[in-house]
This record gives sequence, C-alpha cells and structure tokens, in this order.
Amino acid sequence: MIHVKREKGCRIYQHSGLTKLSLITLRKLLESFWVIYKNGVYDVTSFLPSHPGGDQIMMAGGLSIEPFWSVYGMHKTQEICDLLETYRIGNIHEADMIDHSAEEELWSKEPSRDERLIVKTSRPFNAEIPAKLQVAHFDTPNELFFVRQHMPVPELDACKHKVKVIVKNGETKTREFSLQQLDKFPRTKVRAALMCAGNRRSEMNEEVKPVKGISWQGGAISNAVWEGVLLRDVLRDCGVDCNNVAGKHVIFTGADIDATGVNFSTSIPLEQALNPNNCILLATHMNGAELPPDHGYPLRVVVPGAPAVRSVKWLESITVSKEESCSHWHQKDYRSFNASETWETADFSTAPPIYSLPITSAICDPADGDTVVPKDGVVEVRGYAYSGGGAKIVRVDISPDCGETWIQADELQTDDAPAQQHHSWALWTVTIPVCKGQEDMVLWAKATDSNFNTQPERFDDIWNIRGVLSNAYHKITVQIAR
Ligand SMILES: Nc1nc2c(c(=O)[nH]1)N[C@H]1C(S)=C(S)[C@@H](COP(=O)(O)O)O[C@H]1N2
Ligand SMILES: [Mo]
Repeated sequence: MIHVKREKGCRIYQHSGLTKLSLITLRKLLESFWVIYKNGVYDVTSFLPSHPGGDQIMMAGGLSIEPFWSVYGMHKTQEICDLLETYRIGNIHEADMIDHSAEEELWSKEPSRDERLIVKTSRPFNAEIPAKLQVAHFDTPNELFFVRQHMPVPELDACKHKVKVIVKNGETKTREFSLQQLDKFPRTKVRAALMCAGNRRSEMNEEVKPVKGISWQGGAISNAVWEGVLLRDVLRDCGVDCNNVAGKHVIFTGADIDATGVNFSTSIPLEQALNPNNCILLATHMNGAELPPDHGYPLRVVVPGAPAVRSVKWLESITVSKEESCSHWHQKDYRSFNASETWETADFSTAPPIYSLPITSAICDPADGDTVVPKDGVVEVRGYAYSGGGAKIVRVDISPDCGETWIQADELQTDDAPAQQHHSWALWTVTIPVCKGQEDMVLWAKATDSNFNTQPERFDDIWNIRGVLSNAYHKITVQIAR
C-alpha cells in the first residue's frame, strides 16, 4: 500500500513498512500503475513519463481519477478519453462504482465572465482575449483581460483577508497583514502587461510538431495599470536582509487548492524581488477597480517582466527561504528545453525556471485568413509587442513579402516608464502598400527591444515539449478585396 501525504506543502510517498520514497523509487516499486475512470480500469504505466502534469498523476494510483479530473477539467476531452481507452485492462464491478456528483460543488462559485473571451477550457477556466480587442485599448478592460486558472476560483473576503509574511533566516519570523495594515506602506501604480509563458503556443504546435499545454493563440497577454504596495517595502519591513540575498527565494502561495489539497505556489529569486526596477506589487486594484475574482481578488502579486505564472493570485502567504517553491507548478512546469528533448528525456530538476520573458509580437488586426479592403492603395495592420525584464520595445518591423523587404511600424505606443522599467506592452500600427491586382499578402511581424534583442524567424529551433516561449515571427496570410 502506498500512502501519499503532505509535509511542508510537499508530497511524500510512503510505503507501508518503508519510509519516504522518491518518485523514482516509487515508480520502480510499482511494476504497474492503474487508475479507474467511470467503470474502466486502466494500466497507464507506460504513459507516466509523458504525463504533462508530471508526477501529479501519482496521486491517483489505484484510485478513480474522477475527483482529480473534476479539478483539472481540461482532461475531459475526446482526445484524452480516446488515449485513455487504449490503456483499458478491465472493468470494475457495478457495486464498486463511486458517485462523484458532489465534486460539481467545487465549480458552483465560479464568477460570471464576459462572453467575448475565447474559452480554451471551462473547468478550470482558461480564456484568451480576441486579437482585435487587444489592440482596441492600450490598457485592457478588466473584463477582457485573459484568464488563466489551474483550479476553481476561491471565494475570499477582502475584509477578512490576511497575508502572512514568513522569513526563514536561522529562526523563522512570521508577520500577518490585513489589507488595511498593508496600506501603511506607500501605495503606488505600475503599468504592466502579464503574459503567460505559453502565449502563442498554438503556432509552435501547428508549425513544428505537437506540444502539450493549452493551445493559446496570441491572446494570453493583456495590459493593465496595477495598484498596491511594493513587495520590497513589505519585505524590508519584515526584516529581510537586502545585503544577503544570494541563493534565497520568495515563495508566493495562493488560496486555490488542487485535488490533493495543495495550494498553488511558485517562487522568484529574492534578488529579483528586491530589485527596484522590477516594480513588484502586492496589488489590490486593476485599472482603478478592485481586482475581479478571476484576477486574484482581493490580493495578488504582480511580477512585471516575468512569466505571468509568478504573479500569484489570491495571495495568502509570502515566504523568504533558501528553497524555491517545491510545488508541482514551480518544479515541473514553466521550464524550457531544447528542441531534441522529449518527455522521456527532459530533466525538470536541472532546467532553470523561467523568470523573465523574451521579446515577442503579434499581428492582431487583420487576422490570419481575413479579407482586407485597401484604402488609397494601403492596408492598415495593427498588433502588440512585448519584452520581459523591463526592456522597452524600440521598433516593430513588418514584411509583406516573406522577408524580402521590411517596413517599420510608423506608430508605436509605449509607456513613459524610466529605462529598465518598461513593463507595459507596446501597440503598433503600420500601413502596407498593396499592388494593383494583388490577391493575397503574407505578413510577417518582428519586434526589437532596447537590448536590441529580436525574435527568431522560425519555430523549429525553439520548439520545446511544453510549447513555452513561443516567440518566432508572427506570420499570417490575408486576402485582398477587389
Ligand atoms: N493562485 C494562482 N495564481 C495564478 C495562477 C493560478 O492558477 N492560481 N495562474 C498563473 C498563470 S499560469 C498565469 S498565466 C496568470 C494569469 O493571470 P490572469 O488570469 O490574471 O490573466 O496567473 C498566474 N497566477
Ligand atoms: Mo501561465
């Protein structure tokens, strides 16, 4: 019998008679690994290494996967059910069937959402903003901001909410702040885009070969003005030693919990947390309004320039420690590999976590396949560009002929932040001449930032199993109306 329990937020596998097993030992020990779904029994041993959720699947060993799939609802697709069917080894007796209807309850408190969002998965709720609406506003209206959830949205009360700050430095010191107590720190505003590390994954998927993850098009990025207090002010007030940062991390934990009761969490290096250029906020407001439930009400951390996963919502605790977050989301996700690594070979334990985002851009209007109507012999093309780490977008170039010629965007809207603090996206417009009788046009977009980094042309060389950092030129084809 294998027991799984939680110790300091980490999973420990325990075999009766033996103590604490590593996952590897556990796999060796289990000659085969079975799960139950509805009335089917499946031997998924050979599937284990390629499970995109890593060792999370171990939780379901010998059990019904239904409670887990209630939380990770994205499993409930035909494709995954078909895949599962290939592993069926038998059926359970009717009398042993379990009633899972109570798990519906988990989803009963989900907020209502704007119908214009493009829903990728409904449980958990993941939705992108339509491209044409991205360029309609420099600061994305809250109801159109893309949404990325791993679990059901927790229901929290701003009046009762408290955030713990735990500083481990030999001894452990814990402080607790209500939102009102946080307000003793100076309040400030930061304009910053949040982008999921998987933004534009669908292009990598289509242009090279399949990757695992939500098939985001270009809509997993939005821009907002965040308001709150600076994380570094709070950390300093809690006695964090700013001269002794090497090898330390800041772990953020949210109130949302997975099927095994583990809270969402991830971390960033302490040095990144304290760097004033990073403008990291404990935010209560977004574009002048209270944070909506989908975006972390009543408190989230906003880590500008980093993959949005580090901007933990529904923030419950901040821990300064020598350890990185030990959560699945930190250890087994949001890391990148070279194009030759497979799910079988990739070693998540040695791959560095992604803490900063590379430059990217996308054409938002027109969309791929649209028919455009030229006006005075030109078409207008609009899009966004973004670079992590506070770099400013200095130029966007568009090619109407597969790279033969490039036309610089004549309008580039950026923020007015100081150098190294350009955390907002840039919106751009370019006018492209159309030749007489031209029936279609291929458009390529690439951006350049203040470090003069630019995008790679092709996805082939940056392909990775998880489809993260998918930032090659954005390429579309449009038809020209007569
Ligand atoms: N507590 C918590 N924080 C979270 C997540 C989550 O599932 N739970 N998802 C992360 C990921 S992967 C992304 S991309 C961003 C999305 O932020 P948004 O939904 O406000 O756009 O939130 C991050 N913070
Ligand atoms: Mo993300």
